[in-house]
Amino acid sequence: MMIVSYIGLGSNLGDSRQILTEAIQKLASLGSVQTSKLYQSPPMGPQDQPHYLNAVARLETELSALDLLDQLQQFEQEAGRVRLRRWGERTLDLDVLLYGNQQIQNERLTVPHVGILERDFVVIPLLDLDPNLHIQGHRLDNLALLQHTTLTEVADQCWANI
Ligand code: A4P
Ligand code: MG
Repeated sequence: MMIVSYIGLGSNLGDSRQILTEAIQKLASLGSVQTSKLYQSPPMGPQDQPHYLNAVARLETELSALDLLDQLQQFEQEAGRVRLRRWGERTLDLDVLLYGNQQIQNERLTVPHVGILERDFVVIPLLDLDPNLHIQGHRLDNLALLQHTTLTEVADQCWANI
């Protein structure tokens, strides 16, 4: 069955723009992909780390949620992902933000992603892809965090050339 999933992308080590572009091209091998604009975002968590590039991809896929997670983790490994510290720097982070309208809770996967409604670097790119999106009964375009965002737009929705 075809499911619409939203994937959060983040990078703050290496050539982040190139890493995210390659990640989008890999996601396109899993199904039909659309991208948000590309944003720069100050780090959430430890402040002694570089700014992030963040974006969100909308993916239509036949993969189950766990098969999708397996693929995302493989793409993270291929980008040279090393686990350093919680909320710390990384070459590539791929998070399953939403998987259809399903709620998933198991040892490998919590969907919707924890903190999805509190992070401007997730909410604003989601709105690029669907201005009418609702999550857990909240309209995204009503959230207070939109009043004091710290995001900077780096490129329009064509940034990944797909
Ligand atoms: N996992 C559970 N649910 C999910 C899900 N929905 N999607 C499990 C993906 N993975 C999920 O992930 C650890 C485990 O979470 C996985 O093995 C998977 O089974 P991880 O990516 O290795 O851990 P992490 O990313 O270091 O930890 P965490 O808490 O997920 O970090 P976050 O919340 O992703 O935050 N600042 C800015 N400006 N922009 C950012 O993108 N990102 C982070 C990381 C910190 N600060 C940031 C940003
Ligand atoms: Mg993650």
